[in-house]
Amino acid sequence: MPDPGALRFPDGFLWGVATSAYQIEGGVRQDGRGPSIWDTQCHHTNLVRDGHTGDVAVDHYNRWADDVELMAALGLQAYRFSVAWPRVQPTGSGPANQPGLDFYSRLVDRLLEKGITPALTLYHWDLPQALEDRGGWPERDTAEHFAEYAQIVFGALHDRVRIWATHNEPWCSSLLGYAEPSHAPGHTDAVEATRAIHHINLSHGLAVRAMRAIDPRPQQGVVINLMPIHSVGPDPDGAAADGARRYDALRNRVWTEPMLRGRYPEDALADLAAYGGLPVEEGDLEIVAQPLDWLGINYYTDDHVRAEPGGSWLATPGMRDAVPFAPGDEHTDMGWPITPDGLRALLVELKDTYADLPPVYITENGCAYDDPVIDGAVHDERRIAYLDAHLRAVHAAIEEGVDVRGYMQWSLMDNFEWSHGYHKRFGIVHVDYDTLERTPKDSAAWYREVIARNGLAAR
Ligand code: IFM
Repeated sequence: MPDPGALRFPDGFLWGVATSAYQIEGGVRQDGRGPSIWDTQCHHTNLVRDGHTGDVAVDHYNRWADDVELMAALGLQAYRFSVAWPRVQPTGSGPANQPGLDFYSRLVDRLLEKGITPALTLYHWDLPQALEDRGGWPERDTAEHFAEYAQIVFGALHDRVRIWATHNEPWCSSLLGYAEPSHAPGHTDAVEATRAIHHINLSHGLAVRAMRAIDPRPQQGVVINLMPIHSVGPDPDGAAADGARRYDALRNRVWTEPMLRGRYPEDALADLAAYGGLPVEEGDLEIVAQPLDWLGINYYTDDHVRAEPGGSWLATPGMRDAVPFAPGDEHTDMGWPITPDGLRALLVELKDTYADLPPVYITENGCAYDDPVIDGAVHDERRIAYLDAHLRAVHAAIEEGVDVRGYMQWSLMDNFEWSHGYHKRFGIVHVDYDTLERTPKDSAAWYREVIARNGLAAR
């Protein structure tokens, strides 16, 4: 039967979900794991809502086998997860902690047994505290340590894991972590943030190079949370437009330009000069610009900037007289406007900007809504509507010629949402935080159908 309005994705399109270690694993003291900067942020600051911690999270470290069963029951084809560096190297350097590596090895084996493709991210923000104590990402050494860690994990899993990412959302690990306190390590120092930007870029290139030297076959990529930025409202002096450009430079182009073109944007260089400048040494940019097999894009919303004399945003050094804000009436529980066409436009712009753009995966997309369990069910229609709209946007981008190979919904289950603690629920599976019981939401059943038909039914 023809189904007008139905959309089919290209054959072989990979459908999955994404999670990250600190947000789901718990087990922070099991099997020799060392402390990370997020343990410190949770336990030794008041920067996480209600003092929540990832100590238990959703106990995936102990319930991983059941969670893989759940993924299989949902018909998932791929699972994007991150490895906790402090499980593998408890102090961030030195020999591998074998029990930590074994955890991921067992997980990968079980995923493969179930026909689920593992997609591994090496760094989703949980820097070993010992490395932060030695200066963290503002120090060049941390980039070298990251490459060593990458080699250890790659050495153990390259025979079974085909899709590798170095970093998740480097903007958060650098600018949010070091210039704005809501993310670990909770500093407010734009000089540190500036140095962290370059060392994270460098660590990406060093790691890709080192892993390829071991085995060139696995697909190497990186995950960036690119965010289209628009200036809005009265802007007689052009402050908002200028703010949007500067924000775009530090939010988006400071990653895409060095990684894809081997250079930093002139406007970012100019703004960051006020903070000591990027600590680029000879040869660094060639290292950063390793050819990539794929690019991961995390997309939740567009951002907007309006003029505000005297206003500035700490996480964006250099931006003055302008501030980001969230226009519109339709927001998710994060307060983020719902802007699905922004994803289509972003993908098309990337294709038009980078002639040799590698194939793209949408590595995260999703929304926080707090819908209750009623009689064993969770009716999360708003999530279904959000995901449907964003998948239509991805499909439109594919029709406009963007090579998108897969989509990973964020997130498999409700989990620890960083400075918001457990207050924001992104899962297609509900978690009861008292019992840790998992209850698939209506969106999980809907997503299973999407995967089964490799597309969307008519709306
Ligand atoms: O939960 C986060 C994830 O860790 C990184 N990307 C955005 C998600 C939702 O805020």
